[in-house]
Amino acid sequence: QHKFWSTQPVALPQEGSQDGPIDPTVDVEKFSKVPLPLPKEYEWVDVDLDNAQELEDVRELLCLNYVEDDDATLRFNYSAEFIAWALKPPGYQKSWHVGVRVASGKRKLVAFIGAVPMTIDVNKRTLNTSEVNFLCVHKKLRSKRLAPVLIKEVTRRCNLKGVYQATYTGGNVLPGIISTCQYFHRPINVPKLVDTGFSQPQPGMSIEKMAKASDIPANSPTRPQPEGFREMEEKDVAGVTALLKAYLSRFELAPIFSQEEVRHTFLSGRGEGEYIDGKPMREKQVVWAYVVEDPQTKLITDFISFYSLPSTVVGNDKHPILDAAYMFYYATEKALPDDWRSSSTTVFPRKLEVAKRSRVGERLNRLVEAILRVSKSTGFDVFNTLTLMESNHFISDQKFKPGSGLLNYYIFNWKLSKQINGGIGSGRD
Ligand code: YNC
Ligand code: MG
Repeated sequence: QHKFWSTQPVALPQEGSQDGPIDPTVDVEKFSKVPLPLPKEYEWVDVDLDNAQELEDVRELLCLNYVEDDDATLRFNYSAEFIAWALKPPGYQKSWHVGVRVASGKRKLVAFIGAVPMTIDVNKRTLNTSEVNFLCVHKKLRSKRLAPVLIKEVTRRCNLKGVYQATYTGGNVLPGIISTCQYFHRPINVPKLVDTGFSQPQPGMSIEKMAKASDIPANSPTRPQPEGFREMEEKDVAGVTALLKAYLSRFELAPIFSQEEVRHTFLSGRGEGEYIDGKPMREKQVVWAYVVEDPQTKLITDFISFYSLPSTVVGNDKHPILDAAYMFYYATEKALPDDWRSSSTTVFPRKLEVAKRSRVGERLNRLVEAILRVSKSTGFDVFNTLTLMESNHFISDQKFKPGSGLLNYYIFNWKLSKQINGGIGSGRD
């Protein structure tokens, strides 16, 4: 029934098999040097995201045609800054920013697919992959089998650069799911969430009462933010990279960040040069990253981050935009052995003894509460998270409510011997 996907190297995790490629082809000579054919009214373009007009063309295509929720009231509204941040990490390939334009007239951009390089560890194997995202076909060109052409073309371009595996996520169910996560939502601006239909009014409960129930506790002696909690700076790059590497080694699927990638992922996208009252302009800021610096040792012991991804509220004149923050990567050394910095081990156990588990839970709650305060003070309406990493520790304590959305995780051309427990922290949708 999947005319396209049944021809592709994707498979469900299979107990008892070995992890490895489904199609082991690595002969670069075999890959076509020319793009796939397109209907003659269209042409392939490498989108130049350093060109403001081309970046704007991608932004507009996505803003009008990208992912919507089930009843089509919310549609992702990525900013140009977000798109540039997500698609231009260190080592990015311009040829992986694949566009389709109408060949004549105004040469309108009608489809896009993007990939970026990413090193991942999956079940203790390190893979050079691409992360594929922003697959979008203009609404007027749907159901014409253009999506498979885009996917095959980006595959060809990855293969030509020696990349044979890819990760991707999506709300829809396709062959080869390796993990499924559920969205949870922490209400911040309750009246607006109710107004836009994002939250349902509670029977017998006024909006004021609902808002009060969703209050974010102030920083107080009983709910203190960790001492040394502050915004991440350039000088923290090495410390954050080391902490993330150790903490993320505990999971079955995780990216490996170089220092350059940490710098790009967590310190860029801050609206450089555009300040209001000495603070970066929130509208232009993509990512917020905070650390805990131990006051005595000056070492980075904790890290937490989120990104901004607003949605258009379709047809709502009062509230045209819903400002959503999304939990991104976090890490705490409370989940690591005390000697993790000097240890010769680089892979740490996921499972923790009971005492340690409760210390991790306590710390994550303090970190999440602190970041919720940041997101509230910067004007977000809702804070979203997924059931992955160690969100089980804070989802209910921090009053996240289950959403209807699911996010499925996939690896292209890689068979797993077991299902992954929670996905990678970077669907970016
Ligand atoms: C999807 N999201 O099943 P079968 S997520 C993959 N991802 O094929 P047509 C998808 N495949 O079932 P339309 C897909 N959605 O017959 C549909 N498909 O085998 C499959 N929406 O093609 C579908 N963005 O062109 C079917 O469908 C075939 O015109 C049908 O276009 C689809 O970015 C789409 O949700 C999604 O813009 C482009 O509906 C369009 O409907 C659209 O007739 C709104 O296509 C936006 C939206 C998807 C967001 C994302 C991740 C994409 C991953 C793609 C797979 C990458 C594989 C790895 C490649 C690199 C390998 C290396 C190395
Ligand atoms: Mg189509």
